[in-house]
Amino acid sequence: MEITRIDHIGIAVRSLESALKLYRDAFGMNVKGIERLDDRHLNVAFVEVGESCIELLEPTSEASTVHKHLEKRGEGIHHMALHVADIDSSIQQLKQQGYRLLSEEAQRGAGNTRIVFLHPKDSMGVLIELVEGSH
Ligand code: CMX
Repeated sequence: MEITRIDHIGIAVRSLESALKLYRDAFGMNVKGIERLDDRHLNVAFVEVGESCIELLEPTSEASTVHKHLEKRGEGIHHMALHVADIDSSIQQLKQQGYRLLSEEAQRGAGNTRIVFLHPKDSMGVLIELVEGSH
């Protein structure tokens, strides 16, 4: 499996506006894009840090997994995303090694990406996302 970099760190926030005040206005970081992901009940903003990003995740409804995360754990780091060269072969390799994935196949992510999550119970309590493509 070819992992090329940390693609992004996902941070669960209650308010994207408040989070952007810190990351964009106080830190002066560049906002690459803001996107509404209706199928995941999320507003997400990607903020650039060198070749990686910070993804700010604001739930738009109680149906969002991020809403549940905020209720149980509060605001904070939600997941770490690793960039892979070939997500389909990465999925096959992980399945063969017995790791549980949260979807059978890669799903559409933000921007022009395909993504898959590993179950946090198989990855030392860290929710890990694999990402192919770019935001
Ligand atoms: N990081 C680490 N562990 C986590 C976690 C997280 N973000 N979210 C849940 N867990 C752990 C919980 O602590 C819990 O462990 P215990 O049983 O020991 O308490 C266990 O996983 C089950 O958690 P839960 O609160 O009962 O939540 P669910 O099982 O309903 O869902 C998960 C957990 C990871 C399967 C679900 O959040 C999911 O499918 N996530 C992937 C999709 C996602 O998060 N999308 C948002 C980002 C989208 C994007 O970036 O585009």
